[in-house]
Amino acid sequence: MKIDVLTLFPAMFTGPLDESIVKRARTKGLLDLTIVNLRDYTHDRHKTVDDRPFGGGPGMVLKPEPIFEAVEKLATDGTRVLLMSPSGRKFDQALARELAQEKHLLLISGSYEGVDERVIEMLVDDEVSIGDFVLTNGALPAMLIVDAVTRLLPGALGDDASSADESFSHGLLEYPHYTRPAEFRGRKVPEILLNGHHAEIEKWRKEQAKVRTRTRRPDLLK
Ligand code: 21W
Repeated sequence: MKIDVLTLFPAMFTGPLDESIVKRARTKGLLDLTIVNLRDYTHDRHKTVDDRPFGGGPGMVLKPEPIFEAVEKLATDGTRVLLMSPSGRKFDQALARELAQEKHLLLISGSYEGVDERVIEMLVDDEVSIGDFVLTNGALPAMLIVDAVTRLLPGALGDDASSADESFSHGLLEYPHYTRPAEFRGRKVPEILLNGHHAEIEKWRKEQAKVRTRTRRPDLLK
């Protein structure tokens, strides 16, 4: 899969996407990721990307011209163009799965200002939010989407991690995990995990997952 990210803050992306599973997916050639600086698509001396809002009001608005030039350069017919926006569709695992099927994603990471509405009308397929909280810009949301989508690409996860993932797709929170030592600072690992039989352990884990989900995330049970 190819993912392009259009951003005013390209430096934010170096680091998080050069580690762990995303790094491996890139070196394996499963993910072709390019971070593109929106300022490279300006033509004036000051590399202007924003301007004052028509009608007045606080803040600035991202100008259409640099975004149009960048998207017209980067996108083709099959590209899904997503705008990171607090007003967008809430990102979840179902959307991650949907996006992982695409050949080419172009993520536009807004800043703490609006984007000219004509960008949304004419270029953007979906506006995506990562949740109901306020960030300073769309760079972290874009990274989060790259991360969640990349781990779903065939071959990105080891076999262990892929099968471990199945439990989450059952719609429950995870059961508690323990490793050695069997007693740590007076806290013992549940006896059933030490002596129990496979079927009993499975039953205990399922029950723990249900209790956890009911107390922490009852919304998942509805
Ligand atoms: C925060 C952008 C607030 C716009 C006048 C001028 C992308 C995000 C973001 C941001 C506003 C996401 C204003 C969850 C998020 C993002 C920055 C509102 C302010 N007033 N998902 N500008 N939370 N956030 N406009 O914040 O770009 S996806």
